Amino acid sequence: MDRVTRRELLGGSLAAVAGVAGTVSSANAEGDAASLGGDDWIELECAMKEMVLDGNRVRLRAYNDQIPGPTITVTPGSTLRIRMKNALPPYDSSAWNGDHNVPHGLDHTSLHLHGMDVVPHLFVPVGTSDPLAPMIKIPPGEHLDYVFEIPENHPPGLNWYHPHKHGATAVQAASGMAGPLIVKGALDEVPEIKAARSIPLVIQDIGLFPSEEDPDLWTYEPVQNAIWQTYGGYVTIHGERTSLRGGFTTGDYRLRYYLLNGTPFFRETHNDRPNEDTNPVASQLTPQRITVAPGEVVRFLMLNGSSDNLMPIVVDGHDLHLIAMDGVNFTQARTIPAEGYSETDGQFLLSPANRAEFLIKGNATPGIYQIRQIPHNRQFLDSAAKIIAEIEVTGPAKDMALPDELPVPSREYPLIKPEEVSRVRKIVFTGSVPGIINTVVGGDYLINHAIYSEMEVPTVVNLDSVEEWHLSLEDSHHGGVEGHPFHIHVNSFEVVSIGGIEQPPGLIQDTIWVPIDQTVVVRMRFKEYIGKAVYHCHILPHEDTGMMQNFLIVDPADRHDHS
Ligand SMILES: [Cu+2]
Repeated sequence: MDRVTRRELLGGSLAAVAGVAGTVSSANAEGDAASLGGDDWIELECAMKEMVLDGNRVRLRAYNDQIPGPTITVTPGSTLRIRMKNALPPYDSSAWNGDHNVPHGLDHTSLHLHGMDVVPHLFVPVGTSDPLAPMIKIPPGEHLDYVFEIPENHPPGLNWYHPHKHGATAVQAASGMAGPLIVKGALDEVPEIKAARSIPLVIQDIGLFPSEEDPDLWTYEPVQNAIWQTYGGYVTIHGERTSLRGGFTTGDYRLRYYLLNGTPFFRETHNDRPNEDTNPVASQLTPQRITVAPGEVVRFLMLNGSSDNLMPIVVDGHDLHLIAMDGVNFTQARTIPAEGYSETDGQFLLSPANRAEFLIKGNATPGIYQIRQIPHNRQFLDSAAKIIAEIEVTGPAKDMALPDELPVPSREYPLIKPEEVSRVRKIVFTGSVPGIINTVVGGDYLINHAIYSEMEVPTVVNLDSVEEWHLSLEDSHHGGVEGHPFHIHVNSFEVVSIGGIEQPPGLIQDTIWVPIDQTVVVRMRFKEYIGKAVYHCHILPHEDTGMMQNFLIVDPADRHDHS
């Protein structure tokens, strides 16, 4: 087989490609499913998918006809080869004015491996350091081959993949395009963890509007420039009210489902009375039930793959032994007791894109216990309480052990020392509604007062240097009225403090919730890769409409090139 280099460009017709690897499987609550992976090419094809959700006919977007997408499993030191095929139908962007911060181009896509410490891969060609490099956009009917060398010391854990084509990310992800990516490694060999069943909990949200053509079909296929007005429940184009039934939204849908491993557990409907109650009407659906024996230790791998919903999580009746956040494990489990957890953050806080891995030991008392999201009002709209799944403790008792120690994730250790910080930056989420910059969308979503620009690089960092970033919102008089999740590509960061409260060392994430009126301090080392990458808000409609910036990792040793 021809070796395809990482410089392989869009849509070329490649020579023969080896068959698709192994079996394809879905994430499911039975645990330990087989998955895609190994040395062969993995083929991901995105296309529309019609199915029935909660009795409604829906048309979604899916990878390999699965929601969530197939689980991809990799090991450190291996090569991950993905052929990303785009089989989405054409979309009419002819009325688009060319402003990249107006949603557009729903038929183009790209692939992001969220949380993976690999070569930057959003710009053409993969790995480029050209500040003027454009974003990858795979046109309908074409494909792009991605080759990722997974570092030998890549931490084991739960990451995920989703599209990242600016202007189409929110629509594609909120109609099904996301899947788990698991790095297997030393953590999986810890005897107590090896003995435990591994159960993925992949949470997604699906945003829907009635189809313009088919009254019985729900989908998310807004025409160009159509904007859904959450306050009022109608659709405008350039500010003019239309009779369209669906539009791009920055916060709400006529109908929304929350899925666990592809099955809905919660429904929201938008109330149609113009200018009245703006919060959606929430309905709990029948949650899935996971059976656990008393005293059995099970490992959960939870992903908040929703487009915008902050999720403080609680597992009733169980001490929760957190072993990893965002795919980087702690050196010892952190036990959060069943009682006395934080009223705002639950036993742990999952912002959109965060992952948590945790162990529970089945309660000695048989019964039904809930895994749930506690309600909050820290965003644009209230987020209701949700039962994500139920744990049914039943059957003959076991007495399984919890691990005392976990392997050191050597790519991230030793931890950064304060004296290593060479530069401090402030990153402020700013903006306003109504917007004065992004008038088509009607809201401005900015970072440091700037809207996203594909060709600008406001931040340049040095390879192998350490920086400390202070993340915050503007005060409430200037639009800082809801929190935003900060996410950075390529390297994870250590969380130093939140609202002035020091965090225990070794909390390593790639995404973190930045609350109202609090500064979050993180430190990161730009470890191995140079190139053009991004940081952004992981509320996807915010990202798509401008709350993102480019940054460039440069190797100071290369600077003599300027002659
Ligand atoms: Cu945001």
